Amino acid sequence: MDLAIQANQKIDVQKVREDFPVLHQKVNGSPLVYFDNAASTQKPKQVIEAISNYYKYEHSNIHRGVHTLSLKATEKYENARGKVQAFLNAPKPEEIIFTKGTTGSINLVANGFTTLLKPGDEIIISYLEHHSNIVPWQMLCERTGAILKVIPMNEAGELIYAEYEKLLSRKTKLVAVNHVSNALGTINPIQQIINQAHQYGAAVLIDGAQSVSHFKVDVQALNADFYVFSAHKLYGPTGVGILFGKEEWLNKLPPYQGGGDMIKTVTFEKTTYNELPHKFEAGTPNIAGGIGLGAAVDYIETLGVNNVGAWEDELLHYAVDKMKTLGTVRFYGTAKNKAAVISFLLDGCHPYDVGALLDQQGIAVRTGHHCTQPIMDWYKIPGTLRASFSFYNTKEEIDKFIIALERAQKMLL
Ligand code: 7TS
Repeated sequence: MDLAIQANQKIDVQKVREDFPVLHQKVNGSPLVYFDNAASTQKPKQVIEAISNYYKYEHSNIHRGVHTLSLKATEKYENARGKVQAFLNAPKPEEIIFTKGTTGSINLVANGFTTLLKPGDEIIISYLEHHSNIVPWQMLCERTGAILKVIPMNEAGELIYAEYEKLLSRKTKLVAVNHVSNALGTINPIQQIINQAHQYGAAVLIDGAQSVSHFKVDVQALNADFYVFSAHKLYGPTGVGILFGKEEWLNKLPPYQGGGDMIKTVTFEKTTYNELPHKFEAGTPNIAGGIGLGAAVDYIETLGVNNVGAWEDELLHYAVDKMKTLGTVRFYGTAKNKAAVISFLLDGCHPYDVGALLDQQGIAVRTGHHCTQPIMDWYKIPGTLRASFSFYNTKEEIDKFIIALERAQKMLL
């Protein structure tokens, strides 16, 4: 789709809300206000119907049969791969691997790098990572003797770029950072990060779990070696995600799991592996999930992902301005370049108490460390409240949220 055309279209929020059955319900007696989109987004009926139709009319195992249903299911699944390829502007469909999610994709790459690293090699991650972009690298370091280095952050929740430059060296084999922080919303300067890592010959993995739903991502323009995301944060189903990898890198990595579909020939003496992408897709995959993701990509492409981001940005500024008027909100993550995620605490109130009181008023936010304990340790807090917006959220919902926060604070103080 032409981005220039997309950029001028404003989201018709009331219209798109009609696509989301889950939004039209009361929770604890009040209309649901769903502000937990960074954890998982809701599903439009187009995605629900694509999955339901697949199970009703098209279900069969894929890549295996000559019968009509199997061919149909295979075609749908492979079409979905093509949709993701176009969505990310990846050069080839075989560079798109279906996984279980962001976590699955990162573990696949981390496992593959076991054969490529030696003791003393270095992996750089950042302070802003989700646990799923920390722990697999720690496990890789344990297996190989490689060393994990961490780009520090500042008070605003931005990476300290000069420190990244200092960490890079010929020992750096891999840099793994997120595009957008799930806990703070910080948008990281990944183009610069990638370019600079490449000067040292290091591969770069970008965790796009929080980015693909907010703005256009072009893996070729970025020159990312790996780019990963989860379908369920992009209005698609749970249990399915994507690993984009450059062909040259995917060819260097050994298979992650062994089983059906990932082989070319099997004898007891020797097995040869299938071509990409099948080499990394052992066993019967989440066929319905892949098809659902394809429908989700269609949905967001129709809206225009940059239009979506523009509305979410408007909501972000509207909410932050209103929250400031309360005078009791402490914000965590105040980066200049930021997605529609607000992490905060109310003076004198525990985040869980506030979260529970908001829930009593029908408002869903996340509380806790958001799987980013190092960030919480940096701020010396146990956790935050987090409101994260989607294109289906409204300013009226934010007004309700502000009133609910005031009420919660009155009750707790
Ligand atoms: N990376 C980032 C940046 C994330 O936000 C998440 C999930 C993951 C990785 C892991 O994704 P998964 O789909 O494999 O679980 N983030 C959140 C969150 O912020 N609240 O719940 C899940």
